[in-house]
Amino acid sequence: MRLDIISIFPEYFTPLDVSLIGKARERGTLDVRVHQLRDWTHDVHKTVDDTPYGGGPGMVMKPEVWGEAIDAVIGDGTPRMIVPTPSGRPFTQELAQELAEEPWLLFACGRYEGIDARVMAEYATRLRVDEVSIGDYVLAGGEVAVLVMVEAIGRLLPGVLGNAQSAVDDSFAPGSMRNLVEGPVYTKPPVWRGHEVPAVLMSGHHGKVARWRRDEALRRTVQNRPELAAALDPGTLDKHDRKLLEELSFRVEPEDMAN
Ligand code: 6GU
Repeated sequence: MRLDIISIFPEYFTPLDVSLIGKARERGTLDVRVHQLRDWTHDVHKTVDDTPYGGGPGMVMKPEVWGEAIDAVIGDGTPRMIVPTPSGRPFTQELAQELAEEPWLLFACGRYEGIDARVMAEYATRLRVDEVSIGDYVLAGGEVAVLVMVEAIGRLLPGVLGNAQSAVDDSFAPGSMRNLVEGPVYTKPPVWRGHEVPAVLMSGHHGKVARWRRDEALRRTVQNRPELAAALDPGTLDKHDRKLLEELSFRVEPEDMAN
C-alpha cells in the first residue's frame, strides 16, 4: 500500500518510523511519503492560509497551494483521498478495514479552521474523497488524526501483525465476540502484590475459559459502553448471557427470541 500525507508539520509523522508501521515500511509492505505543503507556495513567507470569506474566527487554508501540492503528488494517479476534520464521517473499524483494501491513500491534513471547500469539490470530480473524524472532540489539526488512522489501517495489512488472530478478535471486528469490548487479560506471575489471576484461566478448561471471557466482555461492555450493550442483537444472547445481564440490572429484550 502507498500512503501520501501532505501537512505543514511533517515532523508529526516520525512515529511512523517505528514499531509495526516502521517494520512494514522497511519490508516494503507500506510505502509512506510525507510532504511539506509549504513546498508548493511561491511567496517568501510560504503562506498557506488567509481570512475566511463571510467573516468569523481563525484562518482558512488557501486552495491554490493545496491544488498544486495534490496535483504534484498524485500525477495521473487516482488515490483515495482522506481529509481529516472534526466535521467528517466517523472513523470506525469498518472504515479502517475498507481503507486497508485500497492500494493508495492520500491524506490532506488541514490546520486552522480547515481547507477551502473547493479543494474537496475539485478532487471529488476525479477521486473518491472522504472527510473523516476520529471522534467527538476537536484537535488543533488533522496530523494526530492521520496517525491514528494510519495505525488502525496499517495493522490490518497482510503480514503487518505478528499474530494474525489479533486483528480478527478486535472488539469492533466481525466475529463471535462482535459488538463487545474485550475483557481483562493476565500474565505471570499468578499472584502479584496480593492480586490473584482468576483461577479459571489456569484451569486448562477451554470451554470454561471462553465462557468466562464472554462474561467479562459483557460486564465491561455494560459498564463502559452502555450504548453498545443496548444495541446488542438479542438473537446473539444465550440463556447464560441473559442471566448475567439481569444480575447487572441491564434491561434486555424479552426471553422468547433467545437461542
Ligand atoms: Cl480528523 N481533525 C481535527 N482537527 N479534529 C478532530 C478530528 C480530526 N477528529 C476529531 N477531532
